[in-house]
Amino acid sequence: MKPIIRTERHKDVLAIITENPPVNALSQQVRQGLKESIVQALEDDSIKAIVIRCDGQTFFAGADITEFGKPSIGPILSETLDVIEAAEKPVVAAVHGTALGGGCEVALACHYRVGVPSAKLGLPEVKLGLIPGAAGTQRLPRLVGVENALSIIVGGAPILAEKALEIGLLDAIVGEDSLAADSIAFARAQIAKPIKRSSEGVAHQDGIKNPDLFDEFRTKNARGLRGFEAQNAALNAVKAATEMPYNEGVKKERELFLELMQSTQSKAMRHYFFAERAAGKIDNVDPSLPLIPVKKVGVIGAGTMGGGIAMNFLSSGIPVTILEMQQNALDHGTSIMRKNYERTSRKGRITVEQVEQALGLLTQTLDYKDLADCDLVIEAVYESMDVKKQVFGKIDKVVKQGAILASNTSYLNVDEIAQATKRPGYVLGLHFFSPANIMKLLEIVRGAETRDDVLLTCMQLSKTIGKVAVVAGVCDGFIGNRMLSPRQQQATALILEGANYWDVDDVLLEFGFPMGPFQMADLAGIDIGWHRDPFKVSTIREALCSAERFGQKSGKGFYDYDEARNRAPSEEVKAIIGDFAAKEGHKQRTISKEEIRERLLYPMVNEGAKILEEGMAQCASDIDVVWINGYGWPLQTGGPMLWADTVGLKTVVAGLNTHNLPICDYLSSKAESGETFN
Ligand code: T1G
Repeated sequence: MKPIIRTERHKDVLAIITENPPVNALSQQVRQGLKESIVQALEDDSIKAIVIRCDGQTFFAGADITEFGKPSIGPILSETLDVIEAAEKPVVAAVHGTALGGGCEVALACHYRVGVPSAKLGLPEVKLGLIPGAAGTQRLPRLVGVENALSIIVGGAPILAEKALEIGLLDAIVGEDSLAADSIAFARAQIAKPIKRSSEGVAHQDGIKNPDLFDEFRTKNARGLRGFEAQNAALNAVKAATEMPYNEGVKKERELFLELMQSTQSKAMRHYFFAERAAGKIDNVDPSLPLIPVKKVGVIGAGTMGGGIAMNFLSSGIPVTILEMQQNALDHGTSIMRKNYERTSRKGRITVEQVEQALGLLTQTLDYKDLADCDLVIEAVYESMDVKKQVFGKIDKVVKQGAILASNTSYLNVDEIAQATKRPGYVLGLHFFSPANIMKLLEIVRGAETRDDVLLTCMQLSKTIGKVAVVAGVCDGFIGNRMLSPRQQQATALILEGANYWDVDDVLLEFGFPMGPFQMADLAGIDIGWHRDPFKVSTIREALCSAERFGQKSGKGFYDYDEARNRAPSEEVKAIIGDFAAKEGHKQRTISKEEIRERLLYPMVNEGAKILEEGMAQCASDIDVVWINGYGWPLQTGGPMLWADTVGLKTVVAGLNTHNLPICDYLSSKAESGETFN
């Protein structure tokens, strides 16, 4: 067995090299080995300088998250790091890949840091509901200043080597392919020079001189901080660096860290970390199967969805041929794509060159024959089974054998669509979410005959285009929309029974959703699918349309909107709902927010349980990934199924009983036996 830690002697410089695949996580063995190697090197007078480096994909990518929640075994990371920093010989961190969390803290404890141009460094602990726990919140501000430290630690996004050099986190950028040699040379050049220790740095003066920095940061990032315990703790920990001596600050950090480690939020966000990775694995499919090369993609339909879908591939450098029935529809669709690209460029997220590069890969056509040599064709046309079958019949005839044919349907039966072709094994659903070029979620709908290599290819492709993909079975609404429907039904039932529609929205906002169902209806447009007859009223939406309340676009829907699109509840709407309810024979009563919350969320959990019971999702955590990436379920609760585990399945069942709502066997048996979904 290859040792996890080995050393290489280069005359008077020793390299301590870790190889703990896949990401050199700082497991107990690594911490132990690192500490022992450092101590030995420090005791050997012939060694004048030390380099800490990793082999494999990356420098240490942080603490070993699989150890969290288990009894901690020494040495704890900060012990090893204090030995490194206290060394009287220069210790250099040689960084490649992603030096994250504890990995970045190892680098901070070293006296110097060099990195390759492609390296990234960061402290993403807040994404796990934690804060750095090995003095990162105390060493980083002293090295790079409070302002830089706040965005790295509270923001959680890694920075590139160039930026790290600019702010003083890296001391040098070395050759992409010569890290080993360059770091040795760099270390040798530091021998006999005064040792530089981050904990003795004074860059945090910016925060000491201007303590308003913290309030300014809090105000500027209010949205990202709302509801997240770790981000607020991280801000307080960095503040401690400006108010306390180093060792006191480290104690404060440790207190906050250990508190968060026990928190429900961190457990939920750690659950999500592994859930997202588990979603990428497909049951009973050999991950080493050869993939189908996808070098050219066809998209049928240049509407909102078709255009957004095409942009994903263009932005990833994959040529797209987009097809429409009429020239004006094609012109309109592609002009929207250009507008969307230019908007993103104006926000500085991509360059003008990248816009032209992407659009340069786009071919427009009115002729199905131009799709013949595509490796994947995605249909995004009107949601009608007949229309879908016609389209699939056509592409089956013209597109080369071995190509994948996918439907972007959001609820229709993919197996029925596949039967309209002679290659059902190459047919599946690729359900994107609007706006398709932005939303991360992709439901990969596995048909009864879909081949394993087709599934695997689409799963891999989803990563290429920056999506988080989840495999769903063929059923009405797949995973996401299927669970949304009982929530929508309850939202309508609640306001018919007397609940204020703004309370229903507020309950979901307070829970952490970005928007409630009635706000969402106003944003999408109340009149979607409306028959335009104001005298025909059989739903609340039709009643609003009759009152010319079409949503935000008409300045009024469920809410009244001012110029700045701020919403205000409307007494007129309350009356419209009351009249409609009375006409439909509903008795109205006062309904508590607690009841509203239970009736909106518990039926979703029950539907999730049915999806698992029927095998329409591979596991409960896949459902969590769908709702967090596609429907704004608050990450800090881990998704609907983990949230149900946290609340307790017995409580969910009791709540459903109280409100006379259906309970599936899978849920009631799990509750009875005290089991959980995850
Ligand atoms: N611990 C354990 N396993 C990890 C891991 C980690 N830190 N990081 C990744 N893995 C596993 C992952 O589950 C997957 O396993 C495999 O490695 C490949 O990962 C004290 C407290 C490094 C950018 O938050 O962001 O340090 O699914 O699919 O896309 O202050 O992994 O194959 O079985 O993601 O190339 C802080 C987390 C920890 C970084 C690579 N560190 N990792 O991305 O591969 S907290 C992080 C990542 C901390 C200290 C605190 C990414 C990556 P499997 P992958 P990738």
